[in-house]
Amino acid sequence: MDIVVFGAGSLGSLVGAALAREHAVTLVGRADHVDAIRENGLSLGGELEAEVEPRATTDGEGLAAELAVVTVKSFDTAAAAETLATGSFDAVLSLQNGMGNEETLASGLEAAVLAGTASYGAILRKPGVVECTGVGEVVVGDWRGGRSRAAERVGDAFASSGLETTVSDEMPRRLWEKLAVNAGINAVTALTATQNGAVLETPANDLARAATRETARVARAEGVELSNRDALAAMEQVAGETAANTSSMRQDVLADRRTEIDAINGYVVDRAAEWGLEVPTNRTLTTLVRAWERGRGCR
Ligand code: KPL
Repeated sequence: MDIVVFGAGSLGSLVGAALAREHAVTLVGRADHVDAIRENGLSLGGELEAEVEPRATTDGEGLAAELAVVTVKSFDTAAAAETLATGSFDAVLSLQNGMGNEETLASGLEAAVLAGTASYGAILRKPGVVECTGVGEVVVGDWRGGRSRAAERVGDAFASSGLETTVSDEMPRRLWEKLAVNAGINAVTALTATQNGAVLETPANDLARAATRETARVARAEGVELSNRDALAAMEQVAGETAANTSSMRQDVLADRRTEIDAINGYVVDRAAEWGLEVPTNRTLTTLVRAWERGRGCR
C-alpha cells in the first residue's frame, strides 16, 4: 500500500518506520528529521527494530496515496486537513491524541476518514532515530462506528508490518476510553515530572483515577457506554504497560512545547459544561497546564 505519514514526530516516526518494512511510505516532517532520513534512513530501535529508507519531505502539499496517517498534534489537525486537501487519498486515518480530530478531517476532506488509537510508547531520540519504549496496540475503525471495508484494509496493512492491530466497529467508545486513559496519565505525569508508572502510586493515583472517572461520566452523558470500572482498568493497564515511558505531554513540557491539554482534559471540561456536570479534577489539571503554557509563551 502507498502510505503518507503526516506528522513524523515520535509516534508518526515509529508507525512510519514499521509500515515502511512492508509498504511504500512517505514521511512528512520537520527539516532536520527529513534531512537525516534522506541521508541515513530511519532507524527504529528499542522493543521494535527496523532500518528503513522511506521517502521523506517537509512539503505535504499535493501528495497522493491510498492512505494518509495523520499523527500531528491535535491543535495542528485543521492545518493538516487543509494541506492534505491539496492532494489525493482514498482513506485518512487519525492516529492522534484527544477528541474532535476526525470531525475536523472529515469536514475538510473527501476521503474516507478512519479513527485510530495507539498505545505504543515512542521517543524521537534524535533526527532519524526513533525508539519504541513500549509495545502497545493500534486500533482502527470507522470514526462513527460500524464496519468499514477501508478500516479492514488499513488494519491488514498495519498488521502485516508487525504492529499489534485490532479493527474495531465501536470506535466512538474506543476514543472515549483512550481519552479517559490520557486524561488520567498525561497531565498528571507532566505536572509531577514523572514516568507513566507513577500514576499507579499514591498520591498521583488518586488524581489520575479522579480524572479518568470524570471522563467516563462525561462519555456516558454523551451516550457512550463506558463504565468507571472499564475506564479505570484501561488507564491502569496502560500505565502499567508503559510504566517506564515518558507521556507525550511530559515530552512536550520537557521540550518547552505547547501541549495537547485542550483536546484532552480541556475537552472533558468543555463537554461536561454542555451536560451541566462538574469535573473538578480535569478543570484543575487543565488550568495548571494552561498556566504553564502561558508562562512559557507557548499558547
Ligand atoms: O498516549 C499516551 C501518551 O503519552 O500520549 C500514553 C498511552 C499515555 C503513552 O505514554
